Amino acid sequence: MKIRYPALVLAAVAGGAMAQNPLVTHMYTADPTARVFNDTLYIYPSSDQVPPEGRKANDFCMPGYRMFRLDGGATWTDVGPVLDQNEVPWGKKNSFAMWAPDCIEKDGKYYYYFPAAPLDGSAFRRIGVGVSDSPEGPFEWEPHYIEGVKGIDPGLFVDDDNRAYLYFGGGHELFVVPLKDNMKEIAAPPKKIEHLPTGYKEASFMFKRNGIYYMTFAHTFPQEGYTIGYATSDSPMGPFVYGGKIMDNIGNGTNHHSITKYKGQWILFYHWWDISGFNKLRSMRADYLQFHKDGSILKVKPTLRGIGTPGLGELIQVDRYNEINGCETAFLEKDGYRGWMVTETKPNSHVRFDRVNFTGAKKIQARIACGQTFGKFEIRQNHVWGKLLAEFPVHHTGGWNRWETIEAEIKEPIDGVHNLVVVFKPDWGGTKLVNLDWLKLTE
Ligand code: FUB
Repeated sequence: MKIRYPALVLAAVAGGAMAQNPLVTHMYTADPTARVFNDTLYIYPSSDQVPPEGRKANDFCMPGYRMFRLDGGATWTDVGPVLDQNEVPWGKKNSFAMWAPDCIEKDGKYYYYFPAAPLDGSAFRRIGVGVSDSPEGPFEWEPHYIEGVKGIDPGLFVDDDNRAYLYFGGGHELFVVPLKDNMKEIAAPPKKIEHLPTGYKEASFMFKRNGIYYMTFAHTFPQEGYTIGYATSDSPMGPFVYGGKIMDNIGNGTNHHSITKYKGQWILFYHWWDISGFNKLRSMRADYLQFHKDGSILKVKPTLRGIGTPGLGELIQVDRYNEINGCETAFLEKDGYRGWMVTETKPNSHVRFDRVNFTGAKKIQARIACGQTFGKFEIRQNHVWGKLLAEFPVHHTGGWNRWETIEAEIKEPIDGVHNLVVVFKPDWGGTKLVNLDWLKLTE
Protein backbone atom coordinates (compact mmCIF):
# COMPACT_ATOMS: atom_id res chain seq x y z
CA MET A 1 0.00 0.00 0.00
CA LYS A 2 1.29 3.46 -0.81
CA ILE A 3 0.99 5.77 2.18
CA ARG A 4 0.06 9.35 1.40
CA TYR A 5 2.28 11.40 3.65
CA PRO A 6 1.19 14.98 3.49
CA ALA A 7 3.70 17.28 1.88
CA LEU A 8 4.13 18.60 5.34
CA VAL A 9 5.92 21.60 6.66
CA LEU A 10 4.81 21.62 10.26
CA ALA A 11 5.18 25.28 10.89
CA ALA A 12 4.64 27.20 14.07
CA VAL A 13 1.33 28.86 13.25
CA ALA A 14 1.14 31.97 15.37
CA GLY A 15 2.80 30.43 18.41
CA GLY A 16 2.15 26.87 17.35
CA ALA A 17 -1.01 26.20 19.24
CA MET A 18 -4.70 26.94 18.96
CA ALA A 19 -7.77 25.87 20.83
CA GLN A 20 -9.91 25.15 17.83
CA ASN A 21 -9.64 21.67 16.34
CA PRO A 22 -7.05 20.35 16.02
CA LEU A 23 -5.67 21.74 19.27
CA VAL A 24 -2.03 21.84 18.26
CA THR A 25 -0.67 22.27 14.76
CA HIS A 26 3.11 22.55 14.99
CA MET A 27 3.59 18.81 15.56
CA TYR A 28 1.58 15.60 15.52
CA THR A 29 0.01 14.71 18.86
CA ALA A 30 -2.15 11.70 19.78
CA ASP A 31 -3.71 9.89 22.75
CA PRO A 32 -4.52 13.06 24.70
CA THR A 33 -4.93 12.62 28.44
CA ALA A 34 -6.30 15.89 29.79
CA ARG A 35 -6.09 16.71 33.48
CA VAL A 36 -7.03 19.74 35.54
CA PHE A 37 -4.36 20.45 38.15
CA ASN A 38 -4.61 23.58 40.33
CA ASP A 39 -7.40 24.95 38.08
CA THR A 40 -5.14 24.70 35.03
CA LEU A 41 -5.99 22.45 32.10
CA TYR A 42 -3.10 20.29 30.89
CA ILE A 43 -2.82 17.70 28.15
CA TYR A 44 -0.34 14.84 28.31
CA PRO A 45 -0.39 13.30 24.82
CA SER A 46 1.88 10.99 22.87
CA SER A 47 3.46 12.23 19.64
CA ASP A 48 3.59 10.82 16.12
CA GLN A 49 6.27 11.48 13.58
CA VAL A 50 6.98 10.54 9.97
CA PRO A 51 9.10 7.36 10.23
CA PRO A 52 12.80 7.87 9.58
CA GLU A 53 14.49 6.05 6.66
CA GLY A 54 14.47 2.31 7.24
CA ARG A 55 11.31 2.11 9.38
CA LYS A 56 8.04 0.77 8.00
CA ALA A 57 6.02 3.59 6.46
CA ASN A 58 2.64 2.54 7.83
CA ASP A 59 3.59 1.82 11.47
CA PHE A 60 3.17 4.11 14.45
CA CYS A 61 6.39 6.02 14.97
CA MET A 62 6.28 7.54 18.44
CA PRO A 63 9.52 8.95 19.86
CA GLY A 64 8.43 10.47 23.19
CA TYR A 65 6.31 12.95 25.05
CA ARG A 66 5.70 16.68 25.37
CA MET A 67 2.98 18.38 27.38
CA PHE A 68 0.59 21.27 26.77
CA ARG A 69 -1.15 23.84 28.97
CA LEU A 70 -4.21 25.95 28.17
CA ASP A 71 -3.36 29.62 28.65
CA GLY A 72 -6.02 32.30 28.28
CA GLY A 73 -9.26 31.16 26.68
CA ALA A 74 -7.90 29.43 23.62
CA THR A 75 -4.10 29.14 23.49
CA TRP A 76 -2.32 25.84 24.02
CA THR A 77 1.22 26.43 25.18
CA ASP A 78 3.78 23.76 24.40
CA VAL A 79 5.34 23.41 27.86
CA GLY A 80 8.15 21.25 26.49
CA PRO A 81 9.51 17.72 26.49
CA VAL A 82 8.57 15.24 29.23
CA LEU A 83 10.48 12.12 28.22
CA ASP A 84 12.36 10.88 25.18
CA GLN A 85 12.40 7.20 24.20
CA ASN A 86 16.16 6.94 24.80
CA GLU A 87 15.85 8.24 28.38
CA VAL A 88 13.76 5.29 29.60
CA PRO A 89 16.13 3.45 31.97
CA TRP A 90 14.58 0.04 31.22
CA GLY A 91 13.52 0.69 27.59
CA LYS A 92 14.85 -0.43 24.21
CA LYS A 93 16.61 2.42 22.43
CA ASN A 94 15.14 3.93 19.26
CA SER A 95 12.07 1.73 19.39
CA PHE A 96 9.59 4.56 18.66
CA ALA A 97 7.19 2.76 20.97
CA MET A 98 6.14 5.53 23.36
CA TRP A 99 2.40 5.01 23.17
CA ALA A 100 -0.36 6.66 25.21
CA PRO A 101 0.69 8.12 28.63
CA ASP A 102 -1.18 9.52 31.65
CA CYS A 103 -0.41 11.82 34.56
CA ILE A 104 -2.19 11.96 37.92
CA GLU A 105 -1.87 13.82 41.22
CA LYS A 106 -1.81 12.11 44.62
CA ASP A 107 -0.88 13.70 47.95
CA GLY A 108 0.61 16.77 46.23
CA LYS A 109 2.88 14.76 43.93
CA TYR A 110 2.43 14.21 40.20
CA TYR A 111 2.94 10.74 38.72
CA TYR A 112 3.52 10.27 34.99
CA TYR A 113 2.86 6.78 33.56
CA PHE A 114 3.94 5.62 30.12
CA PRO A 115 4.33 2.40 28.12
CA ALA A 116 7.60 1.46 26.42
CA ALA A 117 9.21 -1.60 24.83
CA PRO A 118 11.31 -3.24 27.56
CA LEU A 119 14.98 -4.02 26.96
CA ASP A 120 14.56 -7.45 28.55
CA GLY A 121 11.99 -8.45 25.91
CA SER A 122 9.59 -9.65 28.62
CA ALA A 123 6.50 -8.15 26.94
CA PHE A 124 5.31 -6.07 24.01
CA ARG A 125 5.04 -3.10 26.38
CA ARG A 126 5.72 -2.53 30.06
CA ILE A 127 4.59 0.51 32.02
CA GLY A 128 6.97 2.90 33.73
CA VAL A 129 6.42 5.79 36.12
CA GLY A 130 8.10 9.05 37.12
CA VAL A 131 7.30 11.48 39.94
CA SER A 132 7.49 15.25 40.24
CA ASP A 133 6.47 18.04 42.62
CA SER A 134 4.95 19.92 39.69
CA PRO A 135 2.43 18.93 36.99
CA GLU A 136 4.95 20.40 34.54
CA GLY A 137 7.82 18.14 35.69
CA PRO A 138 10.67 17.44 35.55
CA PHE A 139 9.84 13.87 36.52
CA GLU A 140 12.21 11.55 38.29
CA TRP A 141 11.96 8.23 36.44
CA GLU A 142 11.87 4.90 38.25
CA PRO A 143 14.77 2.67 37.18
CA HIS A 144 12.47 -0.30 36.47
CA TYR A 145 9.00 -0.82 35.03
CA ILE A 146 6.04 -1.63 37.31
CA GLU A 147 6.28 -5.36 38.12
CA GLY A 148 3.18 -7.42 37.42
CA VAL A 149 1.82 -5.19 34.65
CA LYS A 150 2.10 -6.01 30.94
CA GLY A 151 0.18 -3.96 28.40
CA ILE A 152 -0.45 -0.54 26.95
CA ASP A 153 -2.48 2.58 27.71
CA PRO A 154 -2.03 3.24 31.43
CA GLY A 155 -5.09 5.09 32.76
CA LEU A 156 -4.96 6.31 36.36
CA PHE A 157 -7.70 7.06 38.83
CA VAL A 158 -7.51 8.29 42.43
CA ASP A 159 -10.80 7.85 44.27
CA ASP A 160 -12.28 10.16 46.92
CA ASP A 161 -10.87 7.85 49.62
CA ASN A 162 -7.38 8.52 48.12
CA ARG A 163 -6.95 4.96 46.82
CA ALA A 164 -5.30 4.77 43.42
CA TYR A 165 -6.03 2.41 40.53
CA LEU A 166 -4.21 1.64 37.30
CA TYR A 167 -6.25 0.58 34.25
CA PHE A 168 -4.43 -0.88 31.27
CA GLY A 169 -4.82 -3.46 28.52
CA GLY A 170 -4.86 -3.60 24.78
CA GLY A 171 -6.16 -6.54 22.73
CA HIS A 172 -9.48 -8.02 23.76
CA GLU A 173 -9.02 -7.48 27.48
CA LEU A 174 -8.78 -4.55 29.88
CA PHE A 175 -7.51 -4.82 33.43
CA VAL A 176 -7.64 -2.85 36.66
CA VAL A 177 -5.20 -3.05 39.53
CA PRO A 178 -5.07 -1.12 42.81
CA LEU A 179 -1.75 0.63 43.44
CA LYS A 180 0.16 0.87 46.68
CA ASP A 181 0.41 4.31 48.29
CA ASN A 182 3.82 4.82 46.70
CA MET A 183 2.08 4.71 43.25
CA LYS A 184 4.96 2.61 41.93
CA GLU A 185 3.87 -0.91 42.88
CA ILE A 186 0.68 -2.88 42.47
CA ALA A 187 -1.22 -3.77 45.64
CA ALA A 188 -2.92 -6.92 44.27
CA PRO A 189 -2.91 -8.99 41.08
CA PRO A 190 -4.52 -7.25 38.07
CA LYS A 191 -8.19 -8.12 37.57
CA LYS A 192 -9.83 -8.48 34.16
CA ILE A 193 -12.71 -6.05 33.66
CA GLU A 194 -15.77 -8.19 32.95
CA HIS A 195 -19.07 -7.62 31.13
CA LEU A 196 -17.72 -5.35 28.39
CA PRO A 197 -18.86 -6.05 24.82
CA THR A 198 -16.64 -8.39 22.80
CA GLY A 199 -14.12 -6.95 20.35
CA TYR A 200 -10.77 -5.22 20.49
CA LYS A 201 -10.42 -2.74 23.38
CA GLU A 202 -7.79 -0.28 24.54
CA ALA A 203 -7.38 3.26 25.84
CA SER A 204 -9.38 2.89 29.04
CA PHE A 205 -10.05 6.06 31.01
CA MET A 206 -11.88 6.18 34.35
CA PHE A 207 -13.69 9.15 35.89
CA LYS A 208 -16.31 9.59 38.58
CA ARG A 209 -19.41 11.78 38.47
CA ASN A 210 -22.23 11.96 41.01
CA GLY A 211 -21.04 8.73 42.64
CA ILE A 212 -21.01 6.79 39.34
CA TYR A 213 -17.73 5.29 38.08
CA TYR A 214 -17.41 5.63 34.31
CA MET A 215 -15.01 3.24 32.62
CA THR A 216 -14.58 4.63 29.13
CA PHE A 217 -12.62 2.81 26.45
CA ALA A 218 -11.90 2.54 22.77
CA HIS A 219 -13.72 -0.42 21.27
CA THR A 220 -13.75 -2.00 17.84
CA PHE A 221 -17.05 -3.45 16.66
CA PRO A 222 -16.61 -5.93 13.79
CA GLN A 223 -19.11 -4.06 11.57
CA GLU A 224 -18.39 -0.48 12.52
CA GLY A 225 -14.73 -0.34 13.46
CA TYR A 226 -13.20 1.86 16.12
CA THR A 227 -15.59 3.65 18.52
CA ILE A 228 -15.39 5.13 22.02
CA GLY A 229 -17.71 3.48 24.53
CA TYR A 230 -18.41 3.46 28.24
CA ALA A 231 -19.54 1.25 31.08
CA THR A 232 -20.59 2.21 34.60
CA SER A 233 -20.27 0.76 38.06
CA ASP A 234 -20.60 1.66 41.72
CA SER A 235 -17.00 0.61 42.31
CA PRO A 236 -13.73 1.47 40.53
CA MET A 237 -13.05 -2.29 40.33
CA GLY A 238 -16.39 -3.12 38.70
CA PRO A 239 -18.42 -5.09 37.77
CA PHE A 240 -19.30 -2.67 34.96
CA VAL A 241 -22.44 -2.42 32.84
CA TYR A 242 -21.97 -1.32 29.22
CA GLY A 243 -23.66 2.05 28.62
CA GLY A 244 -23.19 2.66 24.89
CA LYS A 245 -21.04 4.76 22.60
CA ILE A 246 -19.59 8.18 23.33
CA MET A 247 -18.30 8.66 19.79
CA ASP A 248 -18.99 6.74 16.60
CA ASN A 249 -16.23 5.58 14.31
CA ILE A 250 -14.62 8.66 12.79
CA GLY A 251 -12.75 7.07 9.92
CA ASN A 252 -11.07 3.82 10.84
CA GLY A 253 -8.06 4.86 12.74
CA THR A 254 -7.55 4.74 16.49
CA ASN A 255 -9.44 7.08 18.78
CA HIS A 256 -7.80 7.36 22.17
CA HIS A 257 -9.60 9.74 24.50
CA SER A 258 -9.90 11.22 27.98
CA ILE A 259 -12.71 13.10 29.72
CA THR A 260 -12.39 15.92 32.21
CA LYS A 261 -14.39 18.78 33.69
CA TYR A 262 -12.95 22.25 33.24
CA LYS A 263 -14.64 25.50 34.29
CA GLY A 264 -17.95 23.69 34.78
CA GLN A 265 -17.99 21.96 31.39
CA TRP A 266 -17.23 18.33 30.60
CA ILE A 267 -14.88 17.87 27.67
CA LEU A 268 -13.98 14.85 25.56
CA PHE A 269 -10.39 14.88 24.28
CA TYR A 270 -9.63 12.55 21.36
CA HIS A 271 -7.61 12.49 18.18
CA TRP A 272 -8.09 12.57 14.44
CA TRP A 273 -5.78 13.23 11.51
CA ASP A 274 -6.94 16.66 10.37
CA ILE A 275 -3.55 17.82 9.15
CA SER A 276 -2.02 14.71 7.65
CA GLY A 277 -5.01 12.80 6.29
CA PHE A 278 -3.13 9.68 7.50
CA ASN A 279 -4.34 7.85 10.61
CA LYS A 280 -0.86 7.30 12.05
CA LEU A 281 0.03 11.00 12.00
CA ARG A 282 -2.62 12.23 14.39
CA SER A 283 -3.71 15.55 15.86
CA MET A 284 -5.47 15.90 19.17
CA ARG A 285 -8.91 17.45 19.38
CA ALA A 286 -11.56 18.29 21.97
CA ASP A 287 -15.32 18.75 22.03
CA TYR A 288 -17.83 19.40 24.79
CA LEU A 289 -19.58 16.38 26.29
CA GLN A 290 -22.97 16.25 27.99
CA PHE A 291 -24.86 13.88 30.23
CA HIS A 292 -28.53 12.97 30.33
CA LYS A 293 -30.30 13.50 33.67
CA ASP A 294 -29.95 9.76 34.44
CA GLY A 295 -26.15 9.99 34.10
CA SER A 296 -25.92 8.40 30.66
CA ILE A 297 -23.60 10.12 28.18
CA LEU A 298 -24.83 11.86 25.03
CA LYS A 299 -22.87 10.86 21.96
CA VAL A 300 -20.33 13.52 20.93
CA LYS A 301 -20.15 14.64 17.31
CA PRO A 302 -16.68 15.82 16.28
CA THR A 303 -16.64 19.51 15.34
CA LEU A 304 -14.07 21.81 13.79
CA ARG A 305 -14.80 24.53 16.31
CA GLY A 306 -13.93 22.44 19.34
CA ILE A 307 -13.66 24.08 22.74
CA GLY A 308 -12.31 27.31 24.21
CA THR A 309 -13.25 30.97 24.08
CA PRO A 310 -10.71 33.18 22.33
CA GLY A 311 -10.32 36.61 23.91
CA LEU A 312 -8.05 39.64 23.42
CA GLY A 313 -4.90 38.78 21.46
CA GLU A 314 -5.91 35.18 20.71
CA LEU A 315 -6.47 33.85 17.22
CA ILE A 316 -10.03 33.29 16.04
CA GLN A 317 -9.62 30.60 13.41
CA VAL A 318 -12.81 31.25 11.48
CA ASP A 319 -12.09 28.35 9.14
CA ARG A 320 -12.88 26.17 12.20
CA TYR A 321 -16.45 27.41 11.99
CA ASN A 322 -19.72 26.44 13.65
CA GLU A 323 -21.66 27.24 10.47
CA ILE A 324 -20.63 27.97 6.90
CA ASN A 325 -22.82 29.09 4.03
CA GLY A 326 -21.78 29.87 0.46
CA CYS A 327 -18.00 29.91 1.04
CA GLU A 328 -15.46 27.12 1.59
CA THR A 329 -12.34 26.30 3.55
CA ALA A 330 -9.00 25.09 2.21
CA PHE A 331 -5.40 24.59 3.27
CA LEU A 332 -3.37 27.82 3.08
CA GLU A 333 -0.63 26.10 1.12
CA LYS A 334 -0.89 23.23 -1.33
CA ASP A 335 2.59 21.88 -0.62
CA GLY A 336 3.08 22.24 3.11
CA TYR A 337 0.77 22.67 6.07
CA ARG A 338 0.42 26.26 7.27
CA GLY A 339 -3.17 26.17 8.49
CA TRP A 340 -6.53 26.67 6.84
CA MET A 341 -8.39 29.66 5.36
CA VAL A 342 -11.89 30.65 4.36
CA THR A 343 -12.00 31.01 0.58
CA GLU A 344 -14.47 31.07 -2.32
CA THR A 345 -16.04 33.97 -0.45
CA LYS A 346 -18.95 34.62 -2.83
CA PRO A 347 -21.54 37.45 -2.38
CA ASN A 348 -23.29 37.24 1.00
CA SER A 349 -21.57 34.01 1.95
CA HIS A 350 -20.74 33.73 5.64
CA VAL A 351 -19.02 31.80 8.42
CA ARG A 352 -20.20 31.78 12.03
CA PHE A 353 -17.76 31.20 14.88
CA ASP A 354 -19.31 30.75 18.31
CA ARG A 355 -18.03 31.94 21.69
CA VAL A 356 -15.66 34.88 21.36
CA ASN A 357 -14.84 36.97 24.43
CA PHE A 358 -15.05 40.61 23.28
CA THR A 359 -14.25 42.11 26.69
CA GLY A 360 -11.76 44.97 26.32
CA ALA A 361 -11.63 44.78 22.52
CA LYS A 362 -11.47 48.04 20.56
CA LYS A 363 -10.20 46.74 17.22
CA ILE A 364 -10.24 43.58 15.12
CA GLN A 365 -7.36 42.39 13.01
CA ALA A 366 -7.79 40.14 9.99
CA ARG A 367 -5.13 38.24 8.04
CA ILE A 368 -6.13 38.35 4.40
CA ALA A 369 -4.86 37.65 0.91
CA CYS A 370 -6.66 39.29 -1.98
CA GLY A 371 -6.28 39.43 -5.75
CA GLN A 372 -8.93 42.09 -6.48
CA THR A 373 -10.02 45.49 -5.16
CA PHE A 374 -13.81 45.61 -4.80
CA GLY A 375 -15.99 45.03 -1.76
CA LYS A 376 -15.77 44.46 1.95
CA PHE A 377 -16.45 41.92 4.66
CA GLU A 378 -18.45 42.61 7.77
CA ILE A 379 -18.20 41.30 11.31
CA ARG A 380 -21.65 40.88 12.84
CA GLN A 381 -22.83 39.85 16.27
CA ASN A 382 -24.50 36.44 16.61
CA HIS A 383 -26.36 36.36 13.26
CA VAL A 384 -25.87 37.28 9.61
CA TRP A 385 -28.38 40.07 10.24
CA GLY A 386 -27.01 40.85 13.73
CA LYS A 387 -25.48 44.13 14.90
CA LEU A 388 -22.65 45.37 12.64
CA LEU A 389 -19.48 45.32 14.75
CA ALA A 390 -16.81 46.17 12.17
CA GLU A 391 -16.23 46.53 8.44
CA PHE A 392 -13.15 45.60 6.41
CA PRO A 393 -12.89 47.10 2.92
CA VAL A 394 -10.49 44.86 0.99
CA HIS A 395 -7.60 45.83 -1.27
CA HIS A 396 -5.26 44.00 -3.65
CA THR A 397 -2.56 42.50 -1.43
CA GLY A 398 -0.51 41.32 -4.40
CA GLY A 399 -2.38 38.10 -5.04
CA TRP A 400 -4.55 35.38 -3.55
CA ASN A 401 -1.62 33.99 -1.59
CA ARG A 402 0.09 37.26 -0.57
CA TRP A 403 -0.87 37.72 3.06
CA GLU A 404 -1.33 40.96 5.01
CA THR A 405 -2.82 41.81 8.39
CA ILE A 406 -5.40 44.60 8.27
CA GLU A 407 -7.30 46.23 11.11
CA ALA A 408 -10.74 47.77 11.72
CA GLU A 409 -12.25 49.67 14.65
CA ILE A 410 -15.05 48.03 16.61
CA LYS A 411 -17.93 50.48 16.09
CA GLU A 412 -19.32 50.39 19.65
CA PRO A 413 -17.86 48.80 22.79
CA ILE A 414 -19.13 45.24 23.26
CA ASP A 415 -18.42 43.17 26.36
CA GLY A 416 -18.74 39.49 27.16
CA VAL A 417 -18.96 36.33 25.10
CA HIS A 418 -20.82 36.41 21.78
CA ASN A 419 -20.90 34.52 18.54
CA LEU A 420 -19.23 36.22 15.61
CA VAL A 421 -20.30 36.10 11.97
CA VAL A 422 -18.17 37.14 9.00
CA VAL A 423 -20.27 38.16 5.98
CA PHE A 424 -18.47 38.53 2.64
CA LYS A 425 -19.69 41.27 0.27
CA PRO A 426 -17.82 41.49 -3.00
CA ASP A 427 -19.45 44.27 -5.02
CA TRP A 428 -18.28 43.21 -8.41
CA GLY A 429 -20.03 40.29 -10.10
CA GLY A 430 -20.10 36.84 -8.51
CA THR A 431 -16.38 36.74 -7.84
CA LYS A 432 -14.83 35.75 -4.55
CA LEU A 433 -13.95 38.60 -2.21
CA VAL A 434 -10.94 37.59 -0.18
CA ASN A 435 -9.03 34.71 1.40
CA LEU A 436 -9.33 35.00 5.17
CA ASP A 437 -6.91 33.20 7.50
CA TRP A 438 -7.85 34.44 10.98
CA LEU A 439 -9.25 37.28 13.06
CA LYS A 440 -7.86 38.68 16.31
CA LEU A 441 -9.35 41.11 18.85
CA THR A 442 -7.00 43.82 20.11
CA GLU A 443 -7.18 46.80 22.48
O1 FUB B 1 -0.92 5.69 19.97
C1 FUB B 1 -0.61 4.32 19.92
C2 FUB B 1 -1.78 3.51 20.35
O2 FUB B 1 -2.86 3.73 19.45
C3 FUB B 1 -2.35 3.88 21.69
O3 FUB B 1 -1.63 3.39 22.76
C4 FUB B 1 -3.72 3.34 21.54
O4 FUB B 1 -4.60 3.71 22.53
C5 FUB B 1 -4.07 3.86 20.18
O5 FUB B 1 -4.43 5.20 20.21
